[in-house]
Amino acid sequence: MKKAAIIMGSKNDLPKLTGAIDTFKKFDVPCEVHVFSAHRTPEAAATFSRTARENGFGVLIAAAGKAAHLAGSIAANTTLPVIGIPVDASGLGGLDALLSTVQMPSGIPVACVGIDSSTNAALLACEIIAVSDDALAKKLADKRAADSAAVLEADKEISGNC
Ligand code: RP5
Repeated sequence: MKKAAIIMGSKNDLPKLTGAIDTFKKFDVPCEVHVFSAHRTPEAAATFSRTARENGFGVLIAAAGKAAHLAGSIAANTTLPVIGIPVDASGLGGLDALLSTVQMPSGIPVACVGIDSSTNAALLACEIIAVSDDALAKKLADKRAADSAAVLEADKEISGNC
Protein backbone atom coordinates (compact mmCIF):
# COMPACT_ATOMS: atom_id res chain seq x y z
CA MET A 1 0.00 0.00 0.00
CA LYS A 2 1.15 3.54 -0.74
CA LYS A 3 2.07 5.69 2.28
CA ALA A 4 0.48 8.97 3.31
CA ALA A 5 2.37 11.92 4.75
CA ILE A 6 1.15 14.57 7.17
CA ILE A 7 3.39 17.62 6.87
CA MET A 8 2.88 20.56 9.20
CA GLY A 9 4.39 24.01 8.98
CA SER A 10 5.20 24.17 12.68
CA LYS A 11 5.23 21.72 15.57
CA ASN A 12 2.63 24.07 17.07
CA ASP A 13 0.18 22.72 14.48
CA LEU A 14 0.42 19.16 15.86
CA PRO A 15 -2.54 19.38 18.30
CA LYS A 16 -4.80 20.18 15.33
CA LEU A 17 -3.71 17.02 13.50
CA THR A 18 -4.59 14.27 15.94
CA GLY A 19 -7.78 13.52 13.99
CA ALA A 20 -5.74 12.76 10.88
CA ILE A 21 -3.19 10.65 12.74
CA ASP A 22 -5.95 8.66 14.47
CA THR A 23 -7.77 8.15 11.16
CA PHE A 24 -4.72 6.69 9.43
CA LYS A 25 -4.18 4.39 12.42
CA LYS A 26 -7.84 3.32 12.37
CA PHE A 27 -7.66 2.34 8.69
CA ASP A 28 -4.16 0.82 8.93
CA VAL A 29 -2.79 3.22 6.34
CA PRO A 30 0.97 3.76 6.74
CA CYS A 31 1.70 7.37 7.49
CA GLU A 32 4.71 9.58 8.19
CA VAL A 33 4.49 12.84 10.12
CA HIS A 34 6.91 15.69 9.37
CA VAL A 35 7.50 19.35 10.14
CA PHE A 36 8.57 21.36 7.08
CA SER A 37 7.93 25.03 6.59
CA ALA A 38 7.40 26.77 3.25
CA HIS A 39 9.02 29.84 4.78
CA ARG A 40 11.55 28.61 7.33
CA THR A 41 12.78 25.37 5.69
CA PRO A 42 11.84 25.74 2.01
CA GLU A 43 14.66 23.49 0.78
CA ALA A 44 13.70 20.63 3.11
CA ALA A 45 10.05 20.94 2.08
CA ALA A 46 11.00 20.90 -1.60
CA THR A 47 13.36 17.94 -1.27
CA PHE A 48 10.73 15.90 0.56
CA SER A 49 8.12 16.71 -2.08
CA ARG A 50 10.41 15.98 -5.04
CA THR A 51 11.33 12.54 -3.68
CA ALA A 52 7.95 11.59 -2.18
CA ARG A 53 6.77 9.45 -5.11
CA GLU A 54 9.98 7.41 -5.31
CA ASN A 55 9.85 7.04 -1.52
CA GLY A 56 6.51 5.23 -1.69
CA PHE A 57 4.02 7.98 -0.90
CA GLY A 58 0.66 8.11 -2.66
CA VAL A 59 -0.80 11.26 -1.13
CA LEU A 60 0.50 14.21 0.88
CA ILE A 61 -1.37 16.26 3.48
CA ALA A 62 0.00 19.72 4.26
CA ALA A 63 -1.28 21.66 7.28
CA ALA A 64 -0.34 25.27 7.92
CA GLY A 65 -1.67 28.44 9.42
CA LYS A 66 -1.43 32.18 8.73
CA ALA A 67 -0.07 32.87 5.19
CA ALA A 68 -0.30 29.15 4.49
CA HIS A 69 1.89 28.49 1.47
CA LEU A 70 2.93 25.01 2.53
CA ALA A 71 0.40 22.96 0.56
CA GLY A 72 0.94 25.00 -2.59
CA SER A 73 4.71 24.85 -2.36
CA ILE A 74 4.60 21.09 -1.84
CA ALA A 75 2.21 20.69 -4.78
CA ALA A 76 4.62 22.70 -6.92
CA ASN A 77 7.23 19.98 -6.43
CA THR A 78 5.22 16.81 -6.99
CA THR A 79 2.40 15.43 -9.10
CA LEU A 80 1.14 13.38 -6.16
CA PRO A 81 -2.25 14.58 -4.89
CA VAL A 82 -1.83 17.20 -2.16
CA ILE A 83 -4.52 17.93 0.43
CA GLY A 84 -4.22 21.20 2.31
CA ILE A 85 -5.52 21.76 5.84
CA PRO A 86 -5.88 25.44 6.69
CA VAL A 87 -4.98 25.77 10.39
CA ASP A 88 -6.47 28.38 12.69
CA ALA A 89 -3.24 29.87 14.06
CA SER A 90 -3.99 33.58 14.15
CA GLY A 91 -6.54 36.12 15.23
CA LEU A 92 -8.30 35.66 11.91
CA GLY A 93 -9.85 32.32 12.76
CA GLY A 94 -8.06 30.45 10.00
CA LEU A 95 -9.67 32.42 7.17
CA ASP A 96 -6.20 33.68 6.19
CA ALA A 97 -4.91 30.10 5.88
CA LEU A 98 -8.08 28.93 4.11
CA LEU A 99 -7.75 31.53 1.37
CA SER A 100 -4.00 30.98 1.05
CA THR A 101 -4.51 27.24 0.66
CA VAL A 102 -7.58 27.08 -1.53
CA GLN A 103 -6.85 29.85 -4.04
CA MET A 104 -4.14 28.08 -6.02
CA PRO A 105 -3.32 29.41 -9.48
CA SER A 106 -4.34 27.18 -12.38
CA GLY A 107 -1.99 24.28 -13.03
CA ILE A 108 -0.91 23.45 -9.47
CA PRO A 109 -3.96 21.98 -7.71
CA VAL A 110 -4.40 21.60 -3.97
CA ALA A 111 -7.47 19.86 -2.56
CA CYS A 112 -8.46 21.96 0.43
CA VAL A 113 -10.56 20.74 3.37
CA GLY A 114 -12.18 22.93 6.00
CA ILE A 115 -10.33 24.91 8.65
CA ASP A 116 -8.73 22.47 11.14
CA SER A 117 -10.53 19.56 9.39
CA SER A 118 -7.75 17.05 9.71
CA THR A 119 -10.01 14.01 10.01
CA ASN A 120 -11.63 14.82 6.67
CA ALA A 121 -8.18 15.35 5.13
CA ALA A 122 -7.11 11.87 6.22
CA LEU A 123 -10.39 10.31 5.05
CA LEU A 124 -9.92 11.92 1.64
CA ALA A 125 -6.33 10.64 1.58
CA CYS A 126 -7.58 7.14 2.41
CA GLU A 127 -10.13 7.39 -0.40
CA ILE A 128 -7.36 8.33 -2.83
CA ILE A 129 -5.27 5.34 -1.76
CA ALA A 130 -8.39 3.14 -1.89
CA VAL A 131 -8.76 3.80 -5.63
CA SER A 132 -6.32 0.92 -6.04
CA ASP A 133 -6.99 -0.95 -2.79
CA ASP A 134 -10.30 -2.80 -2.52
CA ALA A 135 -9.79 -3.84 1.11
CA LEU A 136 -9.34 -0.22 2.17
CA ALA A 137 -12.36 0.80 0.08
CA LYS A 138 -14.44 -1.79 1.96
CA LYS A 139 -13.28 -0.39 5.32
CA LEU A 140 -14.27 3.11 4.21
CA ALA A 141 -17.70 1.89 3.07
CA ASP A 142 -18.17 0.12 6.42
CA LYS A 143 -17.39 3.37 8.24
CA ARG A 144 -19.97 5.23 6.16
CA ALA A 145 -22.56 2.57 7.04
CA ALA A 146 -21.72 2.83 10.74
CA ASP A 147 -21.97 6.64 10.60
CA SER A 148 -25.39 6.35 8.94
CA ALA A 149 -26.59 3.88 11.55
CA ALA A 150 -25.48 6.27 14.32
CA VAL A 151 -27.49 9.12 12.81
CA LEU A 152 -30.59 6.94 12.48
CA GLU A 153 -30.13 5.88 16.11
CA ALA A 154 -29.84 9.55 17.15
CA ASP A 155 -33.06 10.29 15.30
CA LYS A 156 -34.82 7.50 17.21
CA GLU A 157 -33.56 8.91 20.52
CA ILE A 158 -34.28 12.58 19.87
CA SER A 159 -37.14 12.86 17.40
CA GLY A 160 -40.63 13.72 18.52
CA ASN A 161 -43.11 16.52 18.59
CA CYS A 162 -41.89 19.90 19.83
C1 RP5 B 1 2.70 28.49 9.85
O1 RP5 B 1 2.67 29.56 10.72
C2 RP5 B 1 2.59 27.26 10.69
O2 RP5 B 1 1.94 26.26 9.99
C3 RP5 B 1 1.80 27.70 11.89
O3 RP5 B 1 0.43 27.37 11.78
C4 RP5 B 1 1.95 29.22 11.86
C5 RP5 B 1 2.65 29.75 13.07
O4 RP5 B 1 3.85 29.04 13.27
P1 RP5 B 1 4.67 29.21 14.62
O5 RP5 B 1 5.15 30.66 14.64
O6 RP5 B 1 3.71 28.92 15.75
O7 RP5 B 1 5.79 28.23 14.54
O8 RP5 B 1 3.87 28.45 9.11
